[in-house]
Amino acid sequence: MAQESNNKPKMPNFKSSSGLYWLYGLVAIFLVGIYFSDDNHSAKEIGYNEIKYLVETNSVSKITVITNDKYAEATVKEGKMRNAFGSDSTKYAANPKVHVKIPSADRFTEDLTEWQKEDGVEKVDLTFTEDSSMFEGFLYTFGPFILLIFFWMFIMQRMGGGGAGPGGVFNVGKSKAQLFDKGNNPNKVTFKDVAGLSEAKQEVEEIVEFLKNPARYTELGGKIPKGAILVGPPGTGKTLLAKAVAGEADVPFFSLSGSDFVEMFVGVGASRVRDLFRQAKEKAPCIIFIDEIDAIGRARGKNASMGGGNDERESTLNQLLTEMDGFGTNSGVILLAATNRVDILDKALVRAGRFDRQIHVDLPDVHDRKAIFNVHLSKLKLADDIDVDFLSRQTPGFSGADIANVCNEAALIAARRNKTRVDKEDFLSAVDRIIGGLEKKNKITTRSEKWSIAVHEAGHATISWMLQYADPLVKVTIVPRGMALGAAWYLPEERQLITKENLLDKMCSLLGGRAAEELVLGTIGTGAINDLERSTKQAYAMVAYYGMSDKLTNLCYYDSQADYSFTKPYSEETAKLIDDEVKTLINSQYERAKQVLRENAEGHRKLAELLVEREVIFADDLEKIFGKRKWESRNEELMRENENAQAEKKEDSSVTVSEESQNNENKEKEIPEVDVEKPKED
Ligand code: NHX
Ligand code: ZN
Repeated sequence: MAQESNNKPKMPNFKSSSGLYWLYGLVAIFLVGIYFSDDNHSAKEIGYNEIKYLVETNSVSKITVITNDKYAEATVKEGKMRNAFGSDSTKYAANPKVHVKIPSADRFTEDLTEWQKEDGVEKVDLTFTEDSSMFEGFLYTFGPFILLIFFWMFIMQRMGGGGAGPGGVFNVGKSKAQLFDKGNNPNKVTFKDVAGLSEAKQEVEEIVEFLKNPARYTELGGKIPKGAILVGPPGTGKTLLAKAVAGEADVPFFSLSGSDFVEMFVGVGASRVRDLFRQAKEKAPCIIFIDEIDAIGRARGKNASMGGGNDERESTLNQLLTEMDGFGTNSGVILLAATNRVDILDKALVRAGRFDRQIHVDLPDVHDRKAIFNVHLSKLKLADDIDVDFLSRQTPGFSGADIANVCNEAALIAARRNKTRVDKEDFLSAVDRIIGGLEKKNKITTRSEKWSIAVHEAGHATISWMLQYADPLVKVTIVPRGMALGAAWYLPEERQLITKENLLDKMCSLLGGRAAEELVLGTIGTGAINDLERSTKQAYAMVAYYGMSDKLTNLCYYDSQADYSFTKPYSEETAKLIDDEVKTLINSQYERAKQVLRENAEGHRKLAELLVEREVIFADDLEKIFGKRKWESRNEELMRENENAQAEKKEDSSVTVSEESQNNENKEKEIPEVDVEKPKED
């Protein structure tokens, strides 16, 4: 993506030195090469007497005198290696050379002639050379420094430039924002591409409207907001929403992440903020989008106990606060930010006049999920048995990103199974995989282990079938998956309000596995660790946060403002009381679970046996054993209410609307209605 021209350095070429990388490489290779090719390091140093001896024994074939370094290099004959190197002969075999210090070139020549006068001594080939290592000597002296300098430049460049475009030592203070202008937005996202999020979308659309048509708002005396902050769990589409703003706004759009301000140099963050706002004001009207703003926006002065806080981050934040105050309301710069932790942001940042608006982006509900599924499914080759409503009902708690993952995973699974189209089964496998992890069919288990697992899982299943507020069961398996040897799968209900009864029933069915082990097997195993962890956490939350225990009624020790606090907001006595209440709570639910299992021992045993036999059983099988569940699930309740509402509407419309238009309008809608009704008739 194009970098804004402002960002390009106006300094000489020196610093945009990404083109100089080859030079660094060359220098390095050169030095290393010289080091290794140099004979100095492999030739043997010998004394003056030794060279005399070598010459007299005809052991050298050639001598080179390096005149200005005052040494001579002699090449030893192959057959005479022992004379020169003794037992080290093999070590020097590849480079049979010796070095000897000489008083001077003249003196050495004289001596050599003297030695060769004797009988039987052959003439040695003698050459003279100027110092060959003049340059080498230079490199040995200055090479390390040169290397260091290049290394330093390299590091500086990396720090300044980052991945995006030209940078360097002189560029650290420049903002790293990416600019999307009218022309340069290759993968443009529009509001149409954003499924679900209808309320958030409306809010954000209004921001675009402010920029396109400010007069409409200012004429009535209204002020244009300075900023909006998108808040919501990960994967819900905050960044996508911001991208859609960029796509729709028709104004320049600066995009950067909170961590882009952070650098190891002091003061850089603040100067980047200044630079960003300077650029933005030049381009106004425009939008600045800061993703993950909690990286800089975290409340100041906290963490004081952990070493005085982070001055650099705080000065960056201060600069941001100042800049947001600084630009006038109508200067046409609107700030968008995204975070999933609005509670830890500095209060000064989220006050009116800075980020005036908080736009909450929630996890999608069943309708939103349907819309999201439709977006992603349109890219897949689907079999006819895909029912989007069913899929969206099967994926409570999934974010937009999760759904995208499900669709992709389903396509991959279908491909692995050599299918030409992705069908419902592939989607269910994908959902299971994403929730539970990889299926491990080949894990070796003995018959008795299988029985124990089946007893445990049947325990969960029995309890949740028998308790009114437990989540409805989908299936029970003893096929290992992820870390678990078996599991009871529920369809979590998307309740808006969760009551104490809900929580207690869920806790009871969580403990049902362990209870069944104790009752049926007579012993308990370590496998229930995950069940116990979850139920204990839940019990702790009920006592300390929701004020649901008998002795600590209506007391909440949760601190939504606390940022990693190490001090507990209650006394030692209360701590003890909380612990006691948690114990009582868990134990009473455990006893209750055992009681339910005793009452349904027969059914539980049948269930476990069926589980060993079939490995996977579904809700209908439980129905066959225990009879129909006495309570309808929230989903069933919702569907019934929907049907009633639609039936009422129909009655109304049949009175008022003429037959013709009724035919046209209701044709499409009538078909799914039959689908919904069918299971009810059974
Ligand atoms: C082990 N795993 O660690 C074996 C391999 C009691 C029949 N020796 O409660 O599988 O014992 O209802 C997330 C999810 C640890 C984290 C499951 C961490 C399971 C699962 C231990 C069934 N189903 N336990 C269960 C189980 C085990 C474990 C987990 C986790 C068992 C139980 C795991
Ligand atoms: Zn369990």
